[in-house]
Amino acid sequence: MYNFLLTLFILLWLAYLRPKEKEPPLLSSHFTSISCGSVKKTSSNYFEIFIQTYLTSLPESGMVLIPGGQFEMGSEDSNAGPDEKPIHIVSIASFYMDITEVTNAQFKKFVDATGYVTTAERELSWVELSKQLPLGTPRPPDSLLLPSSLVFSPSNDPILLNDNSKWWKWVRGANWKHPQGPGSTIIGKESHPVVQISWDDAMAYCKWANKRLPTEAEWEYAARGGLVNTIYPWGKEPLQLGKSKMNSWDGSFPYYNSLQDGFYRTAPVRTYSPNGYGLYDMAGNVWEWCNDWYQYNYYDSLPSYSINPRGPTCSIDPDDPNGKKRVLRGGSFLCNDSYCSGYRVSRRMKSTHDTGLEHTGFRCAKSL
Ligand SMILES: [Ca+2]
Ligand SMILES: [Ca+2]
Repeated sequence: MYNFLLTLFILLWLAYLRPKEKEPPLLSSHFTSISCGSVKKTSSNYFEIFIQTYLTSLPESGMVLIPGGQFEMGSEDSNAGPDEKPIHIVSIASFYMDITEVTNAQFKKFVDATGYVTTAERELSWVELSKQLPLGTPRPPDSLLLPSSLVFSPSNDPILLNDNSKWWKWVRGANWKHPQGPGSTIIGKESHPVVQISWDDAMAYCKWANKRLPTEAEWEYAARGGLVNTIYPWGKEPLQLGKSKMNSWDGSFPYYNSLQDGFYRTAPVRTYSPNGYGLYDMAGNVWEWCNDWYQYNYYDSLPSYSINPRGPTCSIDPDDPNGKKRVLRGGSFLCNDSYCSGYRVSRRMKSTHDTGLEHTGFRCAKSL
């Protein structure tokens, strides 16, 4: 309210000062000379100039301007995956980024306004599902095609970490309003990130909000927060040193969580310190969808220098040849050094566009 009143006052004040003589429409040619870094204006139409400048520099509510620049994308550290290599130079134009992951309260506004039904709230189409499965896969019973989603289920004891079906359960009735299934609720968690969100759901929200998903390159650039050669959004300090830096899995995954960071599942956004661009939870809390298709060798296909790359034209994942996958970034409350270290700024993850999970959400971007 304060900002609104201040803006209104400035506009009225400038209107009062506005010259009364008729002037031509505002054009860039009004700025006729530049001296010592300052712009000399030949037009005296302060009002129109102010409006134009104000509107083009005004961040969307809840967004921050990420100033354009160049960075080294990817990683060749010993813990980097093959799809993070090679490091390549990327130039990014300025854009706006949501300061936080989209919250339950924000997503509820979207659903209330549009009546949107998320992927997890719909029955599965066997015709569509079968396209993502090996040829000849038998149709499952109808009960498994009812609205359901994937919920984290810890093990009681140490297990091998090469089979994630050991800690995910297909739960009927799990969706963004009931992240762990019937009986669970988001009441009281309005400031937590929304979860059980598919790429399709995230795209629908962004369209409604007049925003878009960030490209993978934009996301990594923003996550680095202006730091050079960093590992995490906060720098290189190891996770275990100093105060808690994010919401991840403390302890031994997936059976023992020490709760050192204070949260077993999601945490309210803005719980931990922001990065250099003022962005919260670019590491941990929930994975965040990017616009791009996932292609395991995409970085190999890029030149050593690229400008605003928008990802490959199709998905290629040798681990799952039938799945058409989009990129996820940033890690979640389930990430741990022993498993995925998804909170490293260069770490890439992928999932099919119609998959929502308990640790998957998003944030939006917007072009200037
Ligand atoms: Ca945690
Ligand atoms: Ca996150």
